[in-house]
Amino acid sequence: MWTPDLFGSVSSDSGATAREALSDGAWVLRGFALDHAESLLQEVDAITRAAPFRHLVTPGGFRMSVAMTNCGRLGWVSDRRGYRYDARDPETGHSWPVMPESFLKLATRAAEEAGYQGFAPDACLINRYQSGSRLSLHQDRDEARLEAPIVSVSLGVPATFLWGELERGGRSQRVGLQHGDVVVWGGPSRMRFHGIAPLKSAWHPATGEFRVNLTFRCAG
Ligand code: MD3
Ligand code: FE
Repeated sequence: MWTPDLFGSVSSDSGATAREALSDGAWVLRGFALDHAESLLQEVDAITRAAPFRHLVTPGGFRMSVAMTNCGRLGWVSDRRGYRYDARDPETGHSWPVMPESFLKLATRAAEEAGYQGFAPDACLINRYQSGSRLSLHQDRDEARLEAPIVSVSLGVPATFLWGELERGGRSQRVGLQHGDVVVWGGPSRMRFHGIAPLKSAWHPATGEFRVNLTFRCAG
């Protein structure tokens, strides 16, 4: 039997959250992170005290409108030399903050829910959007293990996710992502083009004017 829990997500007697197929190998787990949102955001605060959000520069010289930081053994960085995963924060020269156990547990449980067993990410990219911030259509191809899925957790202000095809220039679908939604992207969906439409000005009690997105990756 399926019953809504206190947080509004739907759970079965087995404790499973309803999953919605987005495309081949990609699953939306609506509200999967809702009851952990406050503690996830507290961890983000602690991480950003050691590794502040910053606007990276693309190899083409453009400042990204999304502010980023990382935790975990590896972090994603971009500069005039290119995109890569690095064990050190280029701003401080220090290792990235350790990935909190609670992040790892949530990501592993979400992957399992979508049918990917034993997900053990070594990188968590943390993106912060404000009004007008966007991420244009791109593929994630800098990870060493492309057979592993990516798990994303949306927090705060809602966004429109753009879901493209395997080739640039295809059509893209629009999918709304709300506070607490988790999406698992693997298999044939792993290399699809995707992005985030310019964030609409809004306010969320958990994050204020921001949207925060965590993406868990097997990068090394
Ligand atoms: C589908 N972030 O950081 S998360 C990114 O909401 C990124 O901040 C967006 O795209 C965000 O690279 C979208 C969803 C996501 C992340 C990685 C994917 C979807 C993906 C990789 C492959 C396919
Ligand atoms: Fe991406």
